[in-house]
Amino acid sequence: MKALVIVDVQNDFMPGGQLEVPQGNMIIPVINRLQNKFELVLATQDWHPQNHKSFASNHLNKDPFERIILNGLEQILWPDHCVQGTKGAEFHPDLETFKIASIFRKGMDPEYDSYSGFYDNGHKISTGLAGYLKEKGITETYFCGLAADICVYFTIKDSISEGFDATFIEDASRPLNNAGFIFIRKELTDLGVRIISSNEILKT
Ligand code: VGL
Ligand code: ZN
Repeated sequence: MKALVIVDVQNDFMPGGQLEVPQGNMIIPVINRLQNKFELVLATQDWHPQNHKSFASNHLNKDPFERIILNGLEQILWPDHCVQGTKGAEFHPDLETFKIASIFRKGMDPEYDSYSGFYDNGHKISTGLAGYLKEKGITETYFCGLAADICVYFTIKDSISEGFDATFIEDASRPLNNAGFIFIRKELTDLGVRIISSNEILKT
């Protein structure tokens, strides 16, 4: 059984949003076409309280994109984004959501950031996604969404370590930093992740 996991297709990650991913909106029609090809469609949502420690605004004299140590882990400080209940935290209005069976929210503890849809960055808090997929009989996981080099990347790595087959649908995702993405692609491939284009799914 195959599941599609749509990672963080939220307004704040779109052009014009608080933490914009270049061309982030271009993946939406691709994701909408893909959804019918899967037995199970899930989504994740970055879902921070306003006092979240990943926001530069919650530290004295810190600017977005500076790095600090937070609870023993290196943390990039971000502009405020995906604050619970705000427009920026909502899915992009063009994303079709009627096939989405469950939404896994993350980054809710103000002390810990959570790039992966499975666990927080320190692997202390589980969202329950791994157990959910296992109970649903899913063996193959497919990933798309934003940002390819942050939340999608960490979600895929956790999927592999949880024992699932993992496929990254490259044209249904965009990175925050295009230049660094070649290294991430290589790392994922070395871990056994399949990297494909949506056409390979849509033609079947
Ligand atoms: C993300 C940075 C901070 C993402 C979330 O969804 O890729 N990036 N929070
Ligand atoms: Zn975040």
